[in-house]
Amino acid sequence: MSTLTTEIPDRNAGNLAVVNAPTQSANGERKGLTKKEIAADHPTWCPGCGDFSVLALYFKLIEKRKIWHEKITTVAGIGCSSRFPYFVQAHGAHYIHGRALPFASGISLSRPDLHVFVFGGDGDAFSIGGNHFNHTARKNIKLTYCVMDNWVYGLTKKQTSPTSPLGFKSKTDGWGAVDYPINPMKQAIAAGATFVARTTSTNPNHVLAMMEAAMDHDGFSFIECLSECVEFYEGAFDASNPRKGGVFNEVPKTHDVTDELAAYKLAGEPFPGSFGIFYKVSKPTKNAKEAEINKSFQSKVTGLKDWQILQKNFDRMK
Ligand SMILES: Cc1ncc(C[n+]2csc(CCOP(=O)(O)OP(=O)(O)O)c2C)c(N)n1
Ligand code: SF4
Ligand SMILES: [Mg+2]
Repeated sequence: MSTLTTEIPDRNAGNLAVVNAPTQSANGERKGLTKKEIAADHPTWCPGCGDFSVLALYFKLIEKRKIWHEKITTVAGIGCSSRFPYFVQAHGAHYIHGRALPFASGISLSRPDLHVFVFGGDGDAFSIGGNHFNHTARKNIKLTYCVMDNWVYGLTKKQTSPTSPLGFKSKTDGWGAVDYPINPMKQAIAAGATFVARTTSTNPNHVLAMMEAAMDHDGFSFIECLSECVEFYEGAFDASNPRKGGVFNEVPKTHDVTDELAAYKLAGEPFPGSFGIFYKVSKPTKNAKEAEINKSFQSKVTGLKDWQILQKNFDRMK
């Protein structure tokens, strides 16, 4: 068995650690990675946190779809859920609070060979990052954004989040939340996301199916994944969990995923609502449009390297 030596930064040591990953089977085919080869530090989430399940399913996705180390790109903002990239032994960034999407957009636009996964929380996505969410969706940038929605700020120990329901008692609303919560599904559809799905961390097969479908979508794919914060909002999603006496209803088979109004209606169902793909349409991505512009420019300046073209443009602006 041959091995590939890949240099991957060791976040603990602050230097470069060498990871020896067995990459070929006896017949010379490159093997898929195992969980052991993808898992990094031991997750520091509270025991029972829903985020563990989402991470385990991301590992499953990587194993199942045979994504190699050098093609795994995991980006997040700040929050408990946003600690995600720390726990994945591959390229990734734990970026600025609310700014994961613009950072990930840059990677997506410059590296068409990768599929970028972005993970984060409801606060990161819809409070401080709310504007970036809308703009990344409308630009239809090819990447998958999985928001682990727990209806609370977990990392900062129980403040009201934009998805907290009315009456939720937190450190910022001791009397109970008075502001109307946003509906992530409605927001994603209205902003122009071309793939909008809903799942829950308590249904592993469903989470994996949504991740796979999102990854295969050519455009901005958004998944709202309910993920319980057992520390600061215990039982929030019991009504969606059959093991806790709730119901898990899949999107009806008759639902037309290209019908925006029908998707919006599904998004308006009272909790626990439906789970599955609400909306999915095909539209040119910003990635494809930019590639077209680059191709057209390059055909006019044959023989020049990318940096020389850039230099020429800067010179022209002087
Ligand atoms: C610019 C900035 N403002 C505020 C904070 C404090 N802060 C860190 S995480 C967070 C909210 C996290 O909530 P959420 O995104 O829902 O993630 P969770 O912890 O619930 O997974 C806040 C307000 C920060 N780190 N940076
Ligand atoms: S505080 Fe909540 S969201 Fe954060 S790790 Fe603990 S259970 Fe999970
Ligand atoms: Mg949260």
